[in-house]
Formats: sequence, structure tokens, C-alpha cells
Amino acid sequence: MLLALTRSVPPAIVDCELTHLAREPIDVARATTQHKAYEKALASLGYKVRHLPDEPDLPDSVFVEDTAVVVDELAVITRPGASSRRAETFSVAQALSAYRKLAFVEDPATLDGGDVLCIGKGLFAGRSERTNDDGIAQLRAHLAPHGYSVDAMSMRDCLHLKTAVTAVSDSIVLVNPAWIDFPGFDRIEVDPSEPFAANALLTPKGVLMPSAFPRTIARVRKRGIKVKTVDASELAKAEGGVTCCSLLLRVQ
Ligand code: CIR
Repeated sequence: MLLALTRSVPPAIVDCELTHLAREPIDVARATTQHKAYEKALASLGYKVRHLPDEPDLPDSVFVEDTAVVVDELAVITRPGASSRRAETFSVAQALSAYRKLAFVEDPATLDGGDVLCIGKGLFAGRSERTNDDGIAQLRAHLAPHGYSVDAMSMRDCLHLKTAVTAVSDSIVLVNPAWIDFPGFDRIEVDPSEPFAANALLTPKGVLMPSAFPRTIARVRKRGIKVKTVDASELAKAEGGVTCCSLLLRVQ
């Protein structure tokens, strides 16, 4: 079974962390409606959606991707780079312990799940304001015994590695070349007018992308990849994309 762990939009999201965007008012009701549509989209892509406990006072708690890196053998609970986000991990660890052995990223390391891209047994970890070299080293140490490689990557001008590049099939990446050099893979480049379009969520039934990026979506479809779209515009004001609102895992 495919499982998606999600968490509802907290009222405190109006005070979310922002790194590269100017603060704009966030309509919590609208964000919640969009988040529900996102969960529905995940269900239509074959996922059973399970809700993590609400964290109404943790502003970025809807962005659950950043709290863990989950592979078939293990879940690595992160230590988010923003100290305001560290308390998000407790309930995630508890929920994941039902499905996976756990490992933990520990001080002085920091790591956000948004900085980790998995392509098969190859992982790429972005050095960012949130993820440091200790974080990447600890991730590597936890995963190497299970046959995973972890390559450190550098980006520019964006929050997370997966703001700049994601996988849209087993072998094709969707990339914003202004923010990262990502050689070695067949690639689709985002339309230059849609810099945030590189964040797509890969599922076995196709990719999920924000409807705000029609030009890039057309490029992905042209390569024969199925694309489902959602309106994620309100969560985008909190610097979130489609990968950040879920943790996806295979369970028995
Ligand atoms: C933050 O700055 O931590 C949140 N406002 C946005 C997190 C987005 N997460 C992600 O892309 N994985």
C-alpha cells in the first residue's frame, strides 16, 4: 500500500518562515481548501492519506516533508535548519515508528527533507541555509549500510534542493538551471517565466504539479509524462510547493 502522511494547515502559518519571498497575507481558509484538494489528488494517485496530529501553533507544520527522509528500510528523522521547526519532528517520529526503523539527525547537524532528492538508491542532498555538511554526513552514515549513496549538491538563490530540481520519472529530472547545475540525468528545464516550477511530486501514476505553471507542465507532458495539477497558490506564499506537504512511503 502507498501511504501519504499529511498535516493540516495551522492557523499560525501566517507567521511562517520565509527566506526568498516577501511576506504576503495568507488566507488560512483558502490554504486549507487547497490542501484538502491536494490530499484528494494524492488519493486519486493511489495513496491512502493519513493525518499527523495537528500542530496549530507551529507555523510551518503543514510542510511535513522537511521532518523526515523515508526509504524502504528506514526513516531518518531530520533536525530542521530553522529552530522554529524542530518541534515538528516529534509527532512525525512517533507516526513513522509504526512503519519504519528510525534514525535521527543530531546536533550540530541540520537537515531539511526538502533538501533531499531520492532517485532510486541514489540520493542527492543540497547544502542550504537549512542543511549543513554535518546533516548530509549523518544522512549518508544512516543510509549507506542499506546501499544508498548520498551526493552533496550546491544550489544558488533558492530555499531547498527540491525547489531547484525534482525527478519526474525514474530517469528524467525537472530542473531550474538558474538555481542548480545537475548534470548526469536526462532533463526537462522549467520555462524561464516559471522559476518555481521545478518542484513536482513523483508518484507511480504520474507527477503532481501546481497549476500555476502551464508552460512547464506542457514541457513535461510533451515528454510523455502524465501530469495532474493542483492549485497550491496560497501555500506557495509560505514558500511551500507540492513535495513539501506530504511524506510518501510504501507500507505492508
Ligand atoms: C519554511 O521556510 O521552512 C517553510 N515556510 C516552507 C517549507 C517548504 N518546504 C519544502 O519545500 N520542503
